[in-house]
Amino acid sequence: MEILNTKVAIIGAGPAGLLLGQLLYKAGIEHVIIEQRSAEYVASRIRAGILEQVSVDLLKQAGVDHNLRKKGLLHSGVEILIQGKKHRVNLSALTQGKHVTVYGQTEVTKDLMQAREQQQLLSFYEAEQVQIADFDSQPKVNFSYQGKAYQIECDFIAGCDGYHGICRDSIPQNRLKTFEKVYPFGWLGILADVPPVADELIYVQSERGFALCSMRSETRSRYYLQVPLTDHVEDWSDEQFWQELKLRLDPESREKLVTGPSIEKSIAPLRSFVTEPMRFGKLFLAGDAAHIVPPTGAKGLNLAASDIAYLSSALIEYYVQGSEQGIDEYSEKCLQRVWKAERFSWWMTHLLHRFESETEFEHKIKQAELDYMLGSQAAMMAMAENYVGLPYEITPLDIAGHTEH
Ligand code: RFL
Ligand code: PHB
Repeated sequence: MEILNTKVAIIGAGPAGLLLGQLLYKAGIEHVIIEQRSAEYVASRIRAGILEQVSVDLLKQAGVDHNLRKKGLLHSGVEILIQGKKHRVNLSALTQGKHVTVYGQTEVTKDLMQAREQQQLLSFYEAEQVQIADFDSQPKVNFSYQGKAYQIECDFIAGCDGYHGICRDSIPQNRLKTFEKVYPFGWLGILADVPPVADELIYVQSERGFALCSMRSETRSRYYLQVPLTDHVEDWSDEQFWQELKLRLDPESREKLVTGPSIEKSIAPLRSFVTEPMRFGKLFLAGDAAHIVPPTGAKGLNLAASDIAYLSSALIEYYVQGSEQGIDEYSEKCLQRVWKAERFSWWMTHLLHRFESETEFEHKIKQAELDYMLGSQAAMMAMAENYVGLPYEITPLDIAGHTEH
């Protein structure tokens, strides 16, 4: 067995793990990434598309915003289509000039992977039988790579291995509490090289269920449909997808919609999930390993980024200033932001989707809430403030202060 030593062992090369690696590199903190999938697989996963300003700032801080600045699309508003009528939420006007950036998670991942390769940082892709141990004393990560056994001895382990990872499962049941809500539907997503139906995203509430018109660029569109969990992706031809989407849109959008062959098609289940706490001795959970939100509020990737803002700052504080304060506060600070994003995502999901179990009374109440929101400046401000992203307690500038050497 080969034994390696490092300061931080990062499990998982999703956006959380890669971003942490990049920020630690910038601060001169030695680390290793261990990922079970191949680099090609990681770089081709299609997932989220919307970045909050604070996430963009963090990527800038990490020095990986070159392509983002060139190709990211700034959006100052979103449309909500309710029962056939479109309403624009002017995000910028309601949040004193803030906006969101349309830039795919796939691109964020590729940018981070490319930076890592250029910096020749150590990553083990296609690692097998990854296991963690002794995270209350002298943490270790065991795995095999290309048929050889490895052990990494480290100061800390960052569990960035997503919802299905091993880090959360390695924690004794009596040391954590989980909170979960599973929704009775999924999102069927399609990616196609056709121009988007509109300049801004359209969130659609209709009698036939929720739909979302999103995009990746001016020539690549991403559309979603609410579907029953019993549906299989093979049962949906491209033609059926476009037909159903048209039925959920307003006449103008229906007319404008450009259809084409799908490049990717998949069904994602919707779930709200939180693990408390997010730190166990010298093991930290971050991103999807600790929490899941339904995609309706576009918060999954952004929450992973904010966890990493707190974690990188805490580790930098520990190594540069010798202070454990950031480490001690990590879980509490993350969870405050996590629960607010959980609430917002749950609320948007609840308001815009069709629930089979809903009574006529509940349906009316929901319509009244939407009606109220669209007519109230205060309610619209609350929606916009959450959508563009709540501020962090630490700003990326704090990290900048530590990373000048
Ligand atoms: P990730 O991206 O899941 O990355 C975790 C990484 O850990 C690896 N891994 C392991 N590595 C080593 N050993 C093990 N035992 C391991 N087990 C797993 C995995 O291979 C992977 O590379 O988590 P991270 O970094 O926390 O990032 C979070 C975001 O990816 C996530 O929040 C969003 O993508 C959620 N999400 C969406 N969010 C949105 O805001 N909008 C969306 O449209 C949207 N679509 C999605 C999504 C998540 C999905 N998942 C997780 C199934 C669509 C899907 C299908
Ligand atoms: C996406 O483009 O994939 C996307 C956008 C907004 C969401 C969810 C997903 O709320």
